[in-house]
Amino acid sequence: MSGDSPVPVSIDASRLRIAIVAARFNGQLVESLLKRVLSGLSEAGVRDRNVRLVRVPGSNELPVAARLLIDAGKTDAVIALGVIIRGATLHFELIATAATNGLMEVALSSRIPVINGVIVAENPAQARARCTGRIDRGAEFADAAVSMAAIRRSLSR
Ligand code: DLZ
Repeated sequence: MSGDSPVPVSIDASRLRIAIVAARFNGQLVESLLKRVLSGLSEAGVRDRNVRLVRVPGSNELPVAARLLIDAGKTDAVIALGVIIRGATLHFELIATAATNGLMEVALSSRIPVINGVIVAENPAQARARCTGRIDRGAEFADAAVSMAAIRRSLSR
């Protein structure tokens, strides 16, 4: 990920319904990311009652849970949260690729925006900087979800 981040836009988010699926792997980091996402959604005007949260074992499970949430209905956008940290084996790359491709496939096939909130880091320090440190990816994921949910509302028939 680059150091850039988009300038937030002003949107009436009071009626938007956002679903969040969060991985339990690297749980403390994901929970910090989740807190930042929830605070970003609240600051944007999304109501607590319009936010639905489910947890899955790991990032590999994010795409199917995103699809299940969408199929359950009443979702304008999904945010998928996970933290993948490079280990000694190839597993890291396989999970990161599967999660990224799977989330995009769910978004395109369902035509509901799915925000890829999976932090893929070379080491724990990189992951901490993005989940608990000065790089607030959680706020960016919340902002992306609100923007895309509003676009979906305005353009879908
Ligand atoms: C197995 C595994 C490994 C090695 N690393 C991570 C990780 O860094 N981040 C993450 O979210 N999940 C990891 N997992 C778990 C897988 O995502 C998945 O839960 C299991 O392979 C079961 O399908």
